[in-house]
Amino acid sequence: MTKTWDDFLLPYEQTVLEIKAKFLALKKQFERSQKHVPIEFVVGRVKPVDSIAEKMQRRKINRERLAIDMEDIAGVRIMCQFVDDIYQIVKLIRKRKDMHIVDERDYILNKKPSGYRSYHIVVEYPVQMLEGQKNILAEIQIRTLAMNFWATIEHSLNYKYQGEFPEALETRLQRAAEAAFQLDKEMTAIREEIQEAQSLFSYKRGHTKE
Ligand code: 0O2
Repeated sequence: MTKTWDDFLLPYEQTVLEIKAKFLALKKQFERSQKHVPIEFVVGRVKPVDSIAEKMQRRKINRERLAIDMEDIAGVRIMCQFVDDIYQIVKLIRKRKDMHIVDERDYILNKKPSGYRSYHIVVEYPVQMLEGQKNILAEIQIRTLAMNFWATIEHSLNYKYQGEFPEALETRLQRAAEAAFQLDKEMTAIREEIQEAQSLFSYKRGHTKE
């Protein structure tokens, strides 16, 4: 490949910016509609070159097949309050005409051995570049705030231990993942109460601003 990494990653940067903007726009539409807002916040990133290189080595992916075999170079993460919100977002993504789903992985129903939970959707997204349209793969991860809390901490520890956790720590992390999932269940059980309070709160905020 004669292209530099910067050239190669340019359409991925554009993909992340555009998909992120679209989910933020969706959030705004929910806010305007006075319905429950299933999106808490959205983040996005292009996988750093050293992580791409590490994954290429681990997965034996050669450079010619990089854009086809590595699905998460462009990544967008959507955080939700409730587990049901995740599935609502999934349904909305399935209906969209501006991105095409190529794979779905439900790590909520089928948690990873680490304890990791999230819903992953791989989409093919058309970006308009100077040289024409390019179809870019992007991974959308949808998770609750509790799942995100666990995954963020586990990710930092993983970096420190390079995936080789001491057994006691691994067990503790698995237990923490279950505690986070219990928290999601408890929050679902009192969901109506929470939503009533939130709509009262936003109504009051709306009034004090005027
Ligand atoms: P980053 O910094 O989040 O981008 P693989 O990458 O080989 O593990 P695969 O099949 O390519 O897996 O994709 P998968 O499992 O659908 O998604 C990989 C991404 O999901 C990871 O990206 C993480 O973001 C997240 N993930 C998957 N399993 C775990 C886990 O056990 N703990 C945490 N914290 N996150 C996980 P990267 O590349 O690790 O990094």
